Amino acid sequence: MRTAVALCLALLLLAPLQGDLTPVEDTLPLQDQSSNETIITVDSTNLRFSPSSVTVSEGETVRFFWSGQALPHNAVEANGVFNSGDPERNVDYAFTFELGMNGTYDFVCEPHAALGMVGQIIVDPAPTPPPANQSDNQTNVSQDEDMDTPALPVVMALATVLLAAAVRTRRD
Ligand SMILES: [Cu+2]
Repeated sequence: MRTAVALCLALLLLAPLQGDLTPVEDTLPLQDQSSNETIITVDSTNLRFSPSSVTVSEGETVRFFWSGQALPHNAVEANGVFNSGDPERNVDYAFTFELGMNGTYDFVCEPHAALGMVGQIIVDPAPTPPPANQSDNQTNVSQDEDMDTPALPVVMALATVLLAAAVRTRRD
């Protein structure tokens, strides 16, 4: 009987510890680099690009996208780096800033530039990519170590409790 009681107590002690350790696996760093497209649309109420100023990194794409506008618009870079073409009511034009294109790019909507329909894109140098695979492996290894370290004393304690209970049962 005492062995069973000791076992139950040991399991009760063990259960919350396991509960605390499990969430460690859920704290992996999120690496969401799938969405690197910045959309610039048109504020048709006051003839503005929205947003009129964006900051992106090299390798990222700016997409000029609007549809069903009352007036036709376009987006033309001051030095012709990009040009969405003739002013249109429906525009879906994307431009990707390649490596080495960091800088500041001013653009206008040609029909409405005088009305202040202008914008600016700031392109930052590409961030140096981290060695993704290596850091993942290191993270996993350290997590395994973290989980092994507290588990061993728990097993030792459980064995000690069971041993003591067995000894007492024999004495009785
Ligand atoms: Cu316009």
